[in-house]
Amino acid sequence: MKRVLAFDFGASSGRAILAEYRDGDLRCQEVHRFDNQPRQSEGHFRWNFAELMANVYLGMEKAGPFESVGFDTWGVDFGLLDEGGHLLGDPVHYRDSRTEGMVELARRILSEEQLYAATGNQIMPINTLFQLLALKQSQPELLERARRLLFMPDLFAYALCGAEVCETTIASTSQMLDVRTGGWSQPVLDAFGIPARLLAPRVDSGSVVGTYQGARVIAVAGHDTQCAVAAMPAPKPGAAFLSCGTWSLLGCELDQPVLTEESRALALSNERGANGRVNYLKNIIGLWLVQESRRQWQREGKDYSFSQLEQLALEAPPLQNFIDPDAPEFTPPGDIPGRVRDFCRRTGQPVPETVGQVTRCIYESLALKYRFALTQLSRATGQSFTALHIMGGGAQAKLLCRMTAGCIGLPVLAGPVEATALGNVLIQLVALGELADLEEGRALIARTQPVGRYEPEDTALWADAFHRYQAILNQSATKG
Ligand code: LFR
Repeated sequence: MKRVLAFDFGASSGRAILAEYRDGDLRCQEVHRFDNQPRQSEGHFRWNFAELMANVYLGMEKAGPFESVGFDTWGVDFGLLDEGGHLLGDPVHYRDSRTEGMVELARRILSEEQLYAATGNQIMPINTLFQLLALKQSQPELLERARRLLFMPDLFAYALCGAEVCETTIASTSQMLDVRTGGWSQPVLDAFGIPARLLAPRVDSGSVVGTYQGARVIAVAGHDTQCAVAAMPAPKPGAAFLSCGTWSLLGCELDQPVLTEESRALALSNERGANGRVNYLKNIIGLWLVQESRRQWQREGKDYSFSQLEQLALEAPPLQNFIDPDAPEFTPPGDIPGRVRDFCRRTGQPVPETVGQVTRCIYESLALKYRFALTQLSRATGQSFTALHIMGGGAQAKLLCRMTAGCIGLPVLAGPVEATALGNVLIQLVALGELADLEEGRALIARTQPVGRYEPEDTALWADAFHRYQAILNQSATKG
């Protein structure tokens, strides 16, 4: 039997998942869960690295003996090390306001067309490149003192075993990687004056990078989304995926990136997958809107569980008002319900008042945005899709899965809920030689994990709503 330990750092908590694999049987259990709330310190919104590492040690202790360990986190964030290998301050969280105005500044250095052609990444202010640009503006001395930049999953691995590496999937969220070659984009580094010394040697997903007390430290797919995609349960041809958690990443796997001007204008991203393929996807703000609304209602003294919110949404009248989930005002933390109302007011729609109405508006708008993204992906790739795999926490949001199936007019296959941790585990099992490759891993997931199925319903109603939705997107004049 092989025991492997996966650490997954999500928007509100981090988790240690222990997997036991024997003769085609896979069992996972969460052995430790801990807070991963960013906090305000020294003028920025930051990760709490020392506390997280204390929880990594605790998680390993609770797990008992294990063969290997791997870390995944969301994309784009990083820490800087000084000459002595010490962190130069806690890593800054991408929701910090330091990147405001940086895309505009970057445009004066390289056009969006050039940047997209070089990296294939959807241009988003949170991307590492724009965070580095912000740092150059406000604290150039920090960048001068920095010897190394390590992306978050690599930083956790470094803290355990001292390896300074840069795993490819996490690097491909940076807007600095050439998606065609998988190497750094020299023209981008040169144009923005990013010193090459900062960038650690790149390694592929599944590389053993060191050891910790006899266990192997494996650079899995450091990017959580790519772990989730790695765990897609045996996808059939024509399948699209939706990694649905705090963010919604909707896309498909391709052998080659799409770097056309149309693709840039549609704000579609090419990211590297754990299996070396390209994940061509749209980054949609996702369940963050519901999570942050729930926090706002808590601040107002109203505490609802997610299933209560879903029930209230079900009771509200359908298809009344829509938002563009990706309008810029929805990214920062705060009063999301208030901003949803403002959006509806500004676009001349009925204003959702109650908790149920706001939640319904968010869920429906997400389903509509998924259809919008799928249409764009079809257009840019010439592919038509046959089913959508929803993976991650969103797979247990029944209302959202049902709405999405109806809205896109295709079956939704929901699960696994723990796709990210499972992908992390699979990549370790491949690295240990227990599985031949990720395809075998995906077959294992299909065999051992529950996957629900939703058939499309009310498709004519949704088609009509989509029509209205597109007009609202045009009116709100947000991109993508
Ligand atoms: C999802 C995710 C997305 C990335 C966003 C920010 O957790 O990793 O793929 O765009 O977080 O890093």
